[in-house]
Amino acid sequence: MNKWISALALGLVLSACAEKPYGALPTPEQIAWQDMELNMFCHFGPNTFSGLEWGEGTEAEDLFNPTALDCNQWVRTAKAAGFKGIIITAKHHDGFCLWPSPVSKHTVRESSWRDGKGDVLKELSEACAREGIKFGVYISPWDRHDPTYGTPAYNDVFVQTLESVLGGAYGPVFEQWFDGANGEGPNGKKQDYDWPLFNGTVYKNQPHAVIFSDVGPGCRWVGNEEGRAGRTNWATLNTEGFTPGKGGPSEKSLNEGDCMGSEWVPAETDVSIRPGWFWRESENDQVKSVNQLLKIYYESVGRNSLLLLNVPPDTRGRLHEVDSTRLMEFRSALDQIFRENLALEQKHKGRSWTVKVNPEKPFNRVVLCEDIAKGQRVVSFMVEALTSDGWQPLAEESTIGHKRILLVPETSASEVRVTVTDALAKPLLGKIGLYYDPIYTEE
Ligand code: FUL
Repeated sequence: MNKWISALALGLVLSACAEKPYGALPTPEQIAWQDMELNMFCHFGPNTFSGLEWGEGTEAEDLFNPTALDCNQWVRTAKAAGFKGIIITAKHHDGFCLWPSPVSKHTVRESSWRDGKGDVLKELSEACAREGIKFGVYISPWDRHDPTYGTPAYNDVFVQTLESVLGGAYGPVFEQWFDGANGEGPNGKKQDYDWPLFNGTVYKNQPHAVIFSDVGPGCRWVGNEEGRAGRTNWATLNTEGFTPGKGGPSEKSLNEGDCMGSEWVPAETDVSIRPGWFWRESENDQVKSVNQLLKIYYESVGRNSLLLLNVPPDTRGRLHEVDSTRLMEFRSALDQIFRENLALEQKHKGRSWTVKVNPEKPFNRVVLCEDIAKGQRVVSFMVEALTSDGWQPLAEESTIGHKRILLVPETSASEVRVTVTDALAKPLLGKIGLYYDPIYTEE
């Protein structure tokens, strides 16, 4: 008898493993990327000192003069807050390079900061490697300083710019961030970007990098800068005929993805902890509250997206006390909310999954996930709870993906049931989570 049961169990396991993939699929790098869930964005450069959001490209190099640069402090803070990677604006639209780029005369080398010997990328990449935090770069194709900008020659300058960062001097780069902005250069002309050349250069130098842009290929912009992924959010996208920037997909597609989209291009939600992308003294009292950050977390990580939270270093070259304190408060709120999974004993039959729960331990968050390695499949589903009044509906929603967090009313139940009501292929759900959040209040 026991033999039969073991054979049956083995058969079930094998058939789950043998489940064929469906549709567009993530690469191993994209799966690892989505598992990171929380990364830190650092906007830093001449704008930190001028107060501008978009520098003109005419700023004197000496303007960049951090008085006490401490990349270790950024990395240690990021790590303590639970971030897995950091992406730095190595070059923003003003063209100033935070490393001594061999193809520019507008870099840290031309500044008097550390007698022209400073290199922010070196310091940050080394600190990241020490602490086990992944290092990523934002290198803006739009350049308001480079004299060749607006001519075909610029595309080659940009390739050399990329190579000087990605060629190995700073170690592995997990994400290359390509902003879609395409404004005028110093001679008033716009550039015709050679995207296949740029992407090819990234892959040649960093084959494992995930490339961000409006159309990926690694991950896509979420369509807004407010920290909100679509309630429906497919990691798949139809990219045919689109280019980053103005030629990108509609905001709805960016925000929600495309059901049965041809490519796997998950959404990255980039948002700043402050009103602006760069640090300003005047915004020290406008750093987002824990409640605002939790809302953003639920609407990004909780909606099948990765959260890239911008925490801009100040003029000292440190994360400001207000921001770092807020990050620690945010971390302790997340730890408190997700400390105990109240779901017990999970069972699965057909398109329904059930978990037992102790009625004396109420929950108000339901966490679901799909085995995305086999493709994103769930189109719609419902969640019900067995309460003292019988089965009660808790939620009817669309899409799950890597992670879906549902905010449901505080519920005491003995059982919770998740039923997939529509799917593109056999749904493959992972472990269900039930949690109690005593902190977040919906505004
Ligand atoms: C935008 C840029 O123009 C902003 O300055 C910022 O870098 C943001 C993340 O992307 O498109």
